[in-house]
Amino acid sequence: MNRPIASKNQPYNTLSIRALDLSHHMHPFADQQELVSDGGVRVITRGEGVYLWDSEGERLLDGMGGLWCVNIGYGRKELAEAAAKQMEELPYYNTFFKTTTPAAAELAAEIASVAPNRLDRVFYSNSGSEANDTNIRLARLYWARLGRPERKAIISRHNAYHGSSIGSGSLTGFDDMHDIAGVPIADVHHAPAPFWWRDGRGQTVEAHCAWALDGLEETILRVGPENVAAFIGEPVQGAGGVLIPPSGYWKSVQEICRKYDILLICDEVVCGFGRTGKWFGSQTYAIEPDIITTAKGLSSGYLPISASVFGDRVASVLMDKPGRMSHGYTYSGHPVAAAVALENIRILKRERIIERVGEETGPYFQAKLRELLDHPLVGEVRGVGLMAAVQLTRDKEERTPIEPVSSLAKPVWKRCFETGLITRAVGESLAFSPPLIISKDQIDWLVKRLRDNLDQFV
Ligand code: PXG
Repeated sequence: MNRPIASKNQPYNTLSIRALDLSHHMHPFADQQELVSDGGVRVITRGEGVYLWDSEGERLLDGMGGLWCVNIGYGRKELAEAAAKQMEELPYYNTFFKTTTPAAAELAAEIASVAPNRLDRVFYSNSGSEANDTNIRLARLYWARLGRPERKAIISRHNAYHGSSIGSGSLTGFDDMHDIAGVPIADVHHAPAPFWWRDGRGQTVEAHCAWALDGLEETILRVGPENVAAFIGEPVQGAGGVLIPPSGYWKSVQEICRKYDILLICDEVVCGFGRTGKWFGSQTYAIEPDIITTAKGLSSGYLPISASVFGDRVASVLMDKPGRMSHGYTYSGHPVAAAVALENIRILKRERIIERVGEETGPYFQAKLRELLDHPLVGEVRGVGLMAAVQLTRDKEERTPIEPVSSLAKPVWKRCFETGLITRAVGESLAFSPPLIISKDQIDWLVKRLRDNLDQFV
């Protein structure tokens, strides 16, 4: 229902905001014509805990934590206060050349205190995309400084999401992201990644995993190991459909990287800061990366900030030898974003939020979602910690793909959205990544609402 006139209790005029938005706002990853034909966008005005409210006062449970990022939930006053205090004291200064700020320095140390594999040197950017651009650049610089400039290829994977800038978008492994000239950039190569439900029909999980690993090694050999700078991978592929690595997969990937002396970059933008039930996905899957990418959960999405974190192998070449590193952004280590991220990490620590995900709510969420396996439209439930995908199907036996893709997931997603539950249609699955503070009762509600909505499509 649209209320044309704003009132005291309902201060937003939905129709007029929608009209302004349709006329002037270009939405990311949107088909603008579809937005128009759907009657325009929903106006989100407020958040508290796991809930959002729209301009009509309707409540939504945010099963996606924004875009996989609002880890501590909405409405934490401490973060607002940290931002206000920093803004009053020093709203901006840069970290180029010879200056820093207390917030940027303290946050770097705080990140180092939780990072996997003793990675302890932090380069700041403002988004996951920029951080991955940083990684491309610094991985290549590392090899150039070692006298090996030909080592410039980056191996990524199909179904990977690493960002949408020209560099990080090249790493991303979706064809529709490569629909303009010049993308992917030169020297980026995509290897197979395991996605047993969709791509491993007729294979055991083990055989499918071996196929993906062989494909990775073949890609490296085709490019020539002597030309490869780094391999990049998400511990769990998030936007690709919450693709859980088969047992032993990461151990083998790591062995391949070591065999050919290739840097290992773990993109922890989604997995980092508690999503998988440990601080980082690298810890959940016993990966020892040389570099990690973090963003999203670093500030719980309250302000844009990201960090590439390096271990001694790379940092000792880039930092402990003379020579300028000509790379950075105006807002690298922005003090307000850094102050907010610092408070965010302290809250995660103080309230033992990640421990609770690992021990309690993560396993509960996974078990509850798996109860849906008795539903005629649910083929598989994948997930770890508080990230999951519910794979929809009309053919549990043969796993015949639904054509066209998303023709079931999208209407289900839409119905969920209309009935107060935010999820995300990824291919033929529904993805979930709720705030890490979600309670068991809220998990029960989420799963029940999803089941009721699925029932409408049987
Ligand atoms: N790496 C990973 C693993 C990501 O998931 C990025 C890098 C890029 O981050 P920025 O901050 O530049 O967006 C991401 C972002 C979706 C969706 O709908 C996923 C992302 C972003 C937007 C939408 O699944 N992931």
